[in-house]
Amino acid sequence: MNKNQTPSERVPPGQYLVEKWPVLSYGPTPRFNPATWDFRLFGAVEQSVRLSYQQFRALPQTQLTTDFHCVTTWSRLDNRWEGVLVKDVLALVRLKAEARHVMLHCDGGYTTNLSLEHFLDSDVIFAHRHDGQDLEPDHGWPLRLVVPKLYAWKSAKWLRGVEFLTEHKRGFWEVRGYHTRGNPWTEERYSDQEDDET
Ligand SMILES: Nc1nc2c(c(=O)[nH]1)N[C@H]1C(S)=C(S)[C@@H](COP(=O)(O)O)O[C@H]1N2
Ligand SMILES: [Mo]
Repeated sequence: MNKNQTPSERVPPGQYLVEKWPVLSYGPTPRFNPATWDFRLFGAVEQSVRLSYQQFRALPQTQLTTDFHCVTTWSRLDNRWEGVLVKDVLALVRLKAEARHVMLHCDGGYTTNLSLEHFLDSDVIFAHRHDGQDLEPDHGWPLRLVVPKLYAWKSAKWLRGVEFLTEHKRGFWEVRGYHTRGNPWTEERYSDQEDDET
């Protein structure tokens, strides 16, 4: 969000502010093993890529500060994320021209979908640190995506792969009644609010 905006202009409708950072997970926190962890870019790409944990950690590091809005109505402002920008990950693959969407795949089986356009936004980051500390296991250690402009169920924890799709598909919450786009500013909470453009 724009730095000149006052906090109330930064809080989407129907949201309240929290200072502490709640944990919202469906299912247990997976155990992390650096020896077996990998990260895959696959689907509508010229050639799939698989990175080890060391290789992922060697990618260029960036910091940015963004807001976080959960559809259960809490928002947390000014989260300082450290990690890898989407452009620095995408430099590793060549997307096919037909790629339009992405599916994020997590340890434990959670998935969530995004349009390629939202994924490519310059404020989307593959984060491993938050407010100066490594992510807690419950918050997604060793790697989560953060998509500040959409409801936080799109900010996949324990991320292991990005699949590029030529057609729209729905992830875990999106098949269970949540909106396929999830813009908090227009309260796109539930799938029965979807229009033709989604
Ligand atoms: N893998 C995975 N990612 C996930 C979830 C989950 O259950 N599993 N929950 C989502 C939801 S609903 C929200 S609000 C945010 C919460 O992130 P936090 O627990 O770090 O606050 O993570 C999202 N990412
Ligand atoms: Mo959420």
